[in-house]
Amino acid sequence: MATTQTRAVPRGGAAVAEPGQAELLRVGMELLHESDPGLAKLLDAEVRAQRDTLAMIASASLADPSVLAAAGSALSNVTAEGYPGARYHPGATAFDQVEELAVARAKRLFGARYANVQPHSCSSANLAVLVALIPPGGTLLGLDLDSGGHLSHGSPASVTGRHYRAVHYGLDATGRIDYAQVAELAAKHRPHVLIAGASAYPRTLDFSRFRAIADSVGAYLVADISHIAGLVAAGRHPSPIDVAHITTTSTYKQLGGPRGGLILSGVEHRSPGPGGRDTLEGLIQRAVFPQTQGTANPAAVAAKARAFALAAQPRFRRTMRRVVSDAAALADELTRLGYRILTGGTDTHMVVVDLRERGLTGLVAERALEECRILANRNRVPGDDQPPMVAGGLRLGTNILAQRGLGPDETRECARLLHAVLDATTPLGATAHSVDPETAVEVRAGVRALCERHPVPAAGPPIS
Ligand code: DSN
Repeated sequence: MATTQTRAVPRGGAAVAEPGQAELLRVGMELLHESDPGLAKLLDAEVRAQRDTLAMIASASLADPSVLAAAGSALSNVTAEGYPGARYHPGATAFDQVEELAVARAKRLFGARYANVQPHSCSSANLAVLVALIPPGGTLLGLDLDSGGHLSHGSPASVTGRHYRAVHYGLDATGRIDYAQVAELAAKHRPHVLIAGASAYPRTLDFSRFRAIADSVGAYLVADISHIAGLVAAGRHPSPIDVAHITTTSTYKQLGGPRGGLILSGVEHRSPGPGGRDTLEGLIQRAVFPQTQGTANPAAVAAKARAFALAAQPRFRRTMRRVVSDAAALADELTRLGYRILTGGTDTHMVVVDLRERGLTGLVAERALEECRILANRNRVPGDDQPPMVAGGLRLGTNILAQRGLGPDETRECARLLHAVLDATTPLGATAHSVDPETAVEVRAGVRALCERHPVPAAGPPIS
């Protein structure tokens, strides 16, 4: 049988076949190459692209090969709604133990008292939390999308902005969160939930200040740390776990995990939820399953367990330290090269560049950079008059640079390569461009040299 490992120990004359995950993955890849070469080729091309590209996507990190292996495991074949020990299907013995392991590791990593590892993403996690804490038509207060907020924090484009009354705070004149406005809007609108979290905000979040505002109006505080979860786990950003009522995060943006989400709670995990009808953790458990999800993704839960174990290691903490020093170097070098950096710098992994005075849109910059094997994504900036698909800014992050071992000096080199591309880019309207061909060749060579010096783990030798 192709999916089993044969152990050469005869019993009753026959070899004993022992199922093995490693063999399953090996055979699976062989079968894929043999029977679906077109798809296999695309998957291999992605490995090469990641190897040969300088990725500065702020919402991405590299999953260790062992995390990817767990995500591709036979647990994917398990259907089991519910929670360990209380499933609605048989056959969940291994999954129960895997989920318990993931929960225990998540709690240990973040110093939390409660964890739910089932959300398929942080957007799913946020939806579940809002379902648990806000009555239909109730009010939430979150950061405005154009000021660096997230779709799932009440954007009209998200169900969270359609089914709840969403009110948004913004930034002050320095580009920092306007806490006075948060307090003012909270007093005026009395939200059920205040969300502290962002997807394009490069500065430290003051969770205690958010909590004081939430308390002043009887709101629950939800911290969404998707972008900074690695920094929080490594002690490089203040932790909201015991400050907020509930914390949510994605597991792939900075934790090096699989696509997925996580919900955590600290000392208040058994505090009463709205109306006192259940505890916070009881409400969240039900809000994830059955209210907003069916079966969890068991293989993704295994991959989360693996990622949480890796994130607890000293190596991860060293990487997070480098993430922050690389980002500071990136912001500094770009400023030196004449770019306008939002808030004048960064405290995290993220640098947001306002391109408007350079006459480039975010989309043009993103496409010109990708042509030269540098990845950074367009982002709207405060006061932007471009639509979201075009945008007037660029968001950069140093997670993957640091994971590949690039330090501040090499990150400055990345900034110079980025500048070389943008300086040689001629916009042809808001969405089209041309890059000077000689510059493009030089930059691609520079990118290649950096990538060769700092390989992606297990991506194999470069193809010349
Ligand atoms: N939320 C998106 C981002 O920050 O890029 C990705 O999940």
